[in-house]
Amino acid sequence: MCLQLPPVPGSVALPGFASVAAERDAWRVRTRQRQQALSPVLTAVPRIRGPVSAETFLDLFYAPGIPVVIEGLAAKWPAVRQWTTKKLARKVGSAEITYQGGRNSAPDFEIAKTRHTRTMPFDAYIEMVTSADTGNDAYITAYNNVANTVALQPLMGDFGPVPFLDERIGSIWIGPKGTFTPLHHDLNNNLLVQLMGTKRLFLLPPEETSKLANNDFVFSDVHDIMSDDKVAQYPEVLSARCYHVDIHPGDALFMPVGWWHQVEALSFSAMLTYHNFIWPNDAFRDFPPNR
Ligand SMILES: O=C(O)CCC(=O)C(=O)O
Repeated sequence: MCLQLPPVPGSVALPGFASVAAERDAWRVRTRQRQQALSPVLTAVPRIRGPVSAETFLDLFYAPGIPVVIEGLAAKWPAVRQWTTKKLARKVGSAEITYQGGRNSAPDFEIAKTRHTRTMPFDAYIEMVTSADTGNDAYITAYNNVANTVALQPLMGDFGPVPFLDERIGSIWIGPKGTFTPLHHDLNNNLLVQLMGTKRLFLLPPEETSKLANNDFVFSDVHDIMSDDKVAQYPEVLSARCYHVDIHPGDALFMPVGWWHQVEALSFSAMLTYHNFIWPNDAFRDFPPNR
């Protein structure tokens, strides 16, 4: 733990100290950058395996705000072992669900979420996104979660407990290969649990915010750090430290509050996100609003 020493009462700054302090600050940044350059800019998030106690998770990851993949955390859940697209369609049947639609034709689909909300029977949704290449056009997201509570009830018995979450169930995300959530950060800590398929994420630490054209709320105008056009428009993003992580069925990714991320499904995907940690997770309460 880093403790800051309290100032000595009555002490005064020595002449020249401020400029030395600034030079030392610059030295710290330079040294860190030199060391970081030893590994490629796109690097990996730590991965651990096996049972993780709440205490270990708190000390090593939650409290310090360090992302981590816990491989196999959900490997034994029925959702991971048994779900297929056919089984999902059978379990939920034709119950009416809401999803986010018309995303391909509107670059601001993530900001204008209400405008993109659509309804459809669940089995028809699964048929639609598996029989044609709909890409990012139609996606059941956390934004649809409350509206879908009753319809998706038949799936709720297929998840297991996590030692550092309370018993509430997370938000479900279901969509085909090609769904894409643009670069943004959350206002609380998030645990993503992958149930079906693979998701690819790029994560950037909060300290990189100044390079990410954050002109609106929690969104980045960069949108997609892998887009050549966007990188040409916002070249500072090239010097931002960026972590690449793929999550597979049974894996969980802890994403600390304030970390920037974008998410792409590499195949048909079902995933849960949880915010109900057993420790405080309410930083959203004092996030300064747009002015
Ligand atoms: O999986 C996704 O498409 C997006 C998840 C995400 O960005 C989030 O939960 O904050």
